[in-house]
Amino acid sequence: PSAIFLKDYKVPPFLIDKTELTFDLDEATTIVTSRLHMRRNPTFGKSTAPLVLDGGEDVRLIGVAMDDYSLPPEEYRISEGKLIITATADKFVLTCETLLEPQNNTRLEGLYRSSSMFCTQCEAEGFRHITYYLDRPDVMSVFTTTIIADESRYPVLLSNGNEVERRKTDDGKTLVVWHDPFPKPAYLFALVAGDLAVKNDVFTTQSKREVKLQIFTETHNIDKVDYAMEALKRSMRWDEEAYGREYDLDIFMIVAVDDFNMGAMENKGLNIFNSSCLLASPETTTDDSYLRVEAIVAHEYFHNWSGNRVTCRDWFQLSLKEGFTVFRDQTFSADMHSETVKRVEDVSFLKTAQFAEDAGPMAHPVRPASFIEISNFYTLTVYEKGAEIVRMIHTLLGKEKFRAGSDLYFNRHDGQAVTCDDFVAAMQDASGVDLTQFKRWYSQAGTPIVTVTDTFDAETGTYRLTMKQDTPATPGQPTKLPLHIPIRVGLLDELGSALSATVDNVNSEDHVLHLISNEQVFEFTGLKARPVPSLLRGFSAPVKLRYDYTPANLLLLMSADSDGFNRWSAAQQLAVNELNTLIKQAIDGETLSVNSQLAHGFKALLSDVSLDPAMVALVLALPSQAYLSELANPIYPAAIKQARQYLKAQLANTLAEDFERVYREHSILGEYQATAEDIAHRSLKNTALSYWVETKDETAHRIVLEQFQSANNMTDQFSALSIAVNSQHEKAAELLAAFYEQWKDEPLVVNKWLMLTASQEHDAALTTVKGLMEHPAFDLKNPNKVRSVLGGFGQSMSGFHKEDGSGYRFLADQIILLNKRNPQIASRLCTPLTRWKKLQPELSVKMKTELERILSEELSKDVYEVVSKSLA
Ligand code: B3K
Ligand code: ZN
Repeated sequence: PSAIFLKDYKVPPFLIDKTELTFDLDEATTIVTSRLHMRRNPTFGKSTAPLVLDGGEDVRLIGVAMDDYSLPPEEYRISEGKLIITATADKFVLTCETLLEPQNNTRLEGLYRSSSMFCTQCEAEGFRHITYYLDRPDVMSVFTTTIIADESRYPVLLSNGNEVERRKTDDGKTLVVWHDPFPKPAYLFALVAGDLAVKNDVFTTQSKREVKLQIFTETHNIDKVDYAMEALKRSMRWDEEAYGREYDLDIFMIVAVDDFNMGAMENKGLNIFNSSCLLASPETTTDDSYLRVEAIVAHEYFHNWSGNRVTCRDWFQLSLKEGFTVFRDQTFSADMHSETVKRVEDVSFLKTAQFAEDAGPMAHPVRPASFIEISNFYTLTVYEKGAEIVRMIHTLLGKEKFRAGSDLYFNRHDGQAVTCDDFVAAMQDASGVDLTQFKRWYSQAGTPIVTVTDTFDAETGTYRLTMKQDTPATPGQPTKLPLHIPIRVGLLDELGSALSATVDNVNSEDHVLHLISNEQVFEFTGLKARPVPSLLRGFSAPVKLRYDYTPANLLLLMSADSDGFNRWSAAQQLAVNELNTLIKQAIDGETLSVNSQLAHGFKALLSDVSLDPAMVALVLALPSQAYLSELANPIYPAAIKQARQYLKAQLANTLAEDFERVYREHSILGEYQATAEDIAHRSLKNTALSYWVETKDETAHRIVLEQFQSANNMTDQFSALSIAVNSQHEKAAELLAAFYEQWKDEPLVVNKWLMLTASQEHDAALTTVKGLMEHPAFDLKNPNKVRSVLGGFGQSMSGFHKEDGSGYRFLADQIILLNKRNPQIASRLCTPLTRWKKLQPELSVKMKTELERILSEELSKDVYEVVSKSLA
């Protein structure tokens, strides 16, 4: 497999003005007829180049005609899946007939079957598995789609746009025609056919147009879509208010399918969702999942403008739509709930997973320069770091100018396929802010390290911060240039009160400093005593910030900083410092002991009733094993696990009474509601219980059982179960069994059970996971189940990182098994193995051996790219 490069981009040699598709759907074979109204692209320049259409090995060509002249075999050929036609006119209609077997499509790209329905997934390059096409996002076309199927099994027949015709055919089948007036790339095409239930609603847009809203699911799930429907309406209103973006078609549809490679897909007017990201009910869905449903419904809806009306010129520009849309959905969720809570959750995820990606062999810029398989680039870097870039632009421009920039971007490029440069140019043109140096964020990979030192001159009342930036080398980028990094800073006095100071003639309690060189000094004047700095407020840039805080400084920030995000951040830093001490002791085989300052901070927090319980819960959550692994070099998995368990038990014993009290205070009676307020109480209550139970107090243990049995919602029941499992409660195995028995007919709940079972920390973890693969609830064809079991297993320190390497061998076996069947899923499963260079030496070699074993197989492009780059 070979790489393709951004620098080789050329406009398409042909355009497709209109695309007419006919699907004759059938269980055994589906026939697709396409009529493509094509012409040579005038901007390509003069050319007699042959017409090369993308296709796939799984597409069987039955016939091809040009302007109704049926081409004889000598006038076309198929090579490596592509259809090549030598002689073409300047303008013509190309007709292709292809035969597909959707029931045998296990890759879940193109047209496939999920349960009893037909559905599609075309991003990024799935459309070529349906018919021969110019499958690239800068070829935008107006689609008309005819679907023919048996009415009794497929009463619901959907595609993009508006339904314009429905009738019976001569042989008694149903024929439906859909027309989408908005030109779009093929990756936004969708088709669904099945016997589905529907929930209807309407939305009146700001210009008073009525939009019909429909959510389709299999009949037994239709009672779980109310929350998604409300979330959709909130998203539609929010996009009008926050961005001035109104919906454009007369109908907006969402369909839930069980077998889906990722979360959801923004097909024009017909979003398709993994059912795990759409369905919700109090009994079966946890609070986290409720918030996820809301965020993903919003994300896919927002793509209608940021992605569909204005799309990407090529796949290197993926972050143009993804980074911007993630930023939009993050802001939406912040507006619906709590801004600080949302920010902490997003940053915590970024620092754990995206920073790890940046430090590994697959590190790439937000706008990659090359790829072998684009599916591998739907990454945390493109999505989450991409969103951080947009957020930094927001910080640099301010709210009003950012909105002006976004208005200009949408107006200037409506109906076009554009680049990240076009996005930045619109922001710059509308604001007058120079973003030339800032643009390096798109092309430079790696997480910058910003090191801060300070001095105070008591005589002049001047406080100086010296900041240095340095980005470590990443594959293919040995040297790095300085970035434009916005750093929000405030100063506190020794009691925690905010101090005003003057920087560059501006007096304020809060400053945005522009770090643009490798090293810079910032002067704050007008101070009486040495302040405590609150650095990188709100996480104003995706960097690793280093400053030598004393424990006392951190306790002060944790209790008094006016920036809620930095209060959390200080607590995390304090916890990380203590955990690192313990990890070192564990590695050196010493007895663990720490004089925990964190306990003082927690004590204050637990008795302050003025605080948002959701924030308290977040501060109490110790840094995860995954985050501690990201920080460590090398990683000693067993030491990390031991240190974290030790500190948790330590804090629990010191603060047992506080945890018990808080547990009781935040227990809510009454009906379940997925409101920010109730979610906050449940979250604090369950966090408190997770500590309290560590004291081995009998009452706490009994309460876990009681909560498991009597909970009226999944959040409380599943929390009780997780707490039992994680604290090695004597009844843990019994509860796991009871839980499965209770929920075995609810696949989404079973997925949670699979995940919890697979990620357990105990000596028999690997045996457990092997057992799960044979369990009736498991299904290798279903990506959600694979992710639950194998993804869950990859997080377990005891199972995955077994000393003899058998955990690695097991995962490698599964990757090899899935490689051909579903390359996208197989490739994602490789992630934990890509960290081999960072592991302790004994484990590192064992992981490497497994990567080499995978590489010796005949591999899909997806797996080949990740494994070969990891070993490079
Ligand atoms: N755009 C899709 C992702 C498609 C992934 C293809 N491998 C979902 C989203 O980001 O909204
Ligand atoms: Zn997206």
